[in-house]
Amino acid sequence: MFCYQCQETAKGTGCTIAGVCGKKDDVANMQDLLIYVTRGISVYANLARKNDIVPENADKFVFDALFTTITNANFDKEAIVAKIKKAFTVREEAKNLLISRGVELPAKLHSSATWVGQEDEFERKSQLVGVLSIENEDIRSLKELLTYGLKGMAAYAEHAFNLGYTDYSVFEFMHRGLAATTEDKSVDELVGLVLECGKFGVSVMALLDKANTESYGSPEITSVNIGVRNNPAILISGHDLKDMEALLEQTKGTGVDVYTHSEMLPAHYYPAFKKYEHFYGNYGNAWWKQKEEFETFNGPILFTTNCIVPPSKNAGYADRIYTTGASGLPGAKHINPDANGKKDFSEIIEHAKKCSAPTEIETGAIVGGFAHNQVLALADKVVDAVKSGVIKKFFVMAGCDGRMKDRDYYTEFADQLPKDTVILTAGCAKYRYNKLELGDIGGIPRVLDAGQCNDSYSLAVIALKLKEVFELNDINELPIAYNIAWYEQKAVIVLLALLSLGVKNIHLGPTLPAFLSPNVANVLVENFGIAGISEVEKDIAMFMA
Ligand code: FSO
Ligand code: SF4
Repeated sequence: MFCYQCQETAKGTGCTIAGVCGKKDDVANMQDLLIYVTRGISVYANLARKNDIVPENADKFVFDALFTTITNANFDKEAIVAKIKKAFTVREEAKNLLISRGVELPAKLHSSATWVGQEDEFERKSQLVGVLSIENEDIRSLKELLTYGLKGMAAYAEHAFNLGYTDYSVFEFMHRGLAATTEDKSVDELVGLVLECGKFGVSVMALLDKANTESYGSPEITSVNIGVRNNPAILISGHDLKDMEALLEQTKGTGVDVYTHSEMLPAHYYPAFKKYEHFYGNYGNAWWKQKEEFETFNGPILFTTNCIVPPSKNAGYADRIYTTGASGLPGAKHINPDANGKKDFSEIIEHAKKCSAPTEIETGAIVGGFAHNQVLALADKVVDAVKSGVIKKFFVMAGCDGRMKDRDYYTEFADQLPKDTVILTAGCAKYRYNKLELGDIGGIPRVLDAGQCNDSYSLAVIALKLKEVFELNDINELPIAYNIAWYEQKAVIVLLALLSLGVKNIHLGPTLPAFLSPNVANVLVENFGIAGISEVEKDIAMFMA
């Protein structure tokens, strides 16, 4: 195996024996093979789109396959092998669709569009088609950067799709981008595609924002309980709000409470979910603390997406984990939708009834819900505070959390920021500082949480609005600094989206991606002022200067 798609990659260069995330060698190889055959599907789907043909099955399969291979989403080899087999069928259908519409196929097709094999050939083939199969390190770097951006885009496209929202231009780009990774492209052409990926990153986040807010209302300021009460309960993790709604509906009147975990916390901010009395609070912290926190939760846990940490064999909670959607874990029951798309969570609910109530690990509340609508409702107050100098600077500290010690930097950074600054956050990065007593500025909390990582879109909307209010020509003239923490591929699409909106001088940490070759990193530094982080005091002084 070779995988370097996330921030925690081994030795900062690549996981080669097993993933730091817990992904085994054989699972990593099957993920590579799945991506390979999926690229082949996009070769046909791209041709279809160019000829105004809608390859619906290919659209759905491609975003789901990309999402499945995102860090910490799916560790289930059997499920991935099944998807590879399905990919052959979807690819064949896409090809036949073109033929039936009279589209001439190119004489020479990339092997990903033609290779078929039996299951016993998968392992050998997978070793020939992984990341290192591209020799030139800059081309490899750009093609992987593009692929990771597409994986993040796919995750958001799938959540929107689940709520009945699609943007065909996003699918068109997904296929065009993925097909391009099978073609001979120059560095310049690939840089162009990477930047275009950011543009469609904005589109997909806007689409998901529309899907979420039209379905469940606009997030509003909410105080979320972090304690527990004495009912059996289900913990729901991941990002999918459609699953959230289905679980709340099905647990109504059963005596089983529902708590959010990690990135599901922002579900509490949506008006539509506030009506459920049994939707009690948020349990625990960011994803990487789940080994301890799932033990004490006592009830079943439903993963709707990443981030899963595979439990050790003797973990007391291993048999309490359920997965759905693109997520998967060997040994965990996977809940599939029925023919009408309905998911039946009754087994999880019955399981919960046999469990004790969660053990309290903390008490109190955290406040969030500062997505664009809510912040813009407070715009006058915010603008006055900036004009009068009461607020000196905003710090966008969105992104992800992770298990490495060096992420203490973000807690210290938040803690040591001058008291006349406000943190804008989204994603699980917030758990590094959302329980600190950072106070408020004239009633405006010093940590404004917009929601999940995709709600970084809200932060961009807020910035664009402020630019308008202050009548500035350039978004970079705003008193906003960007100190973003990344972990996996959704953070990659968020970063590319910010670049496409013209945001410069983003600091990215705790380390720069291993998949950026020195030359590609240079392109980002020279054109966008991307930089890393150093020490807290030094960085604060630099940002405030
Ligand atoms: Fe975090 Fe995981 Fe939301 Fe990611 S829970 S790390 S960027 O999946 O998606 O922020
Ligand atoms: Fe390693 Fe990250 Fe890949 Fe997991 S996802 S194998 S930790 S690089």
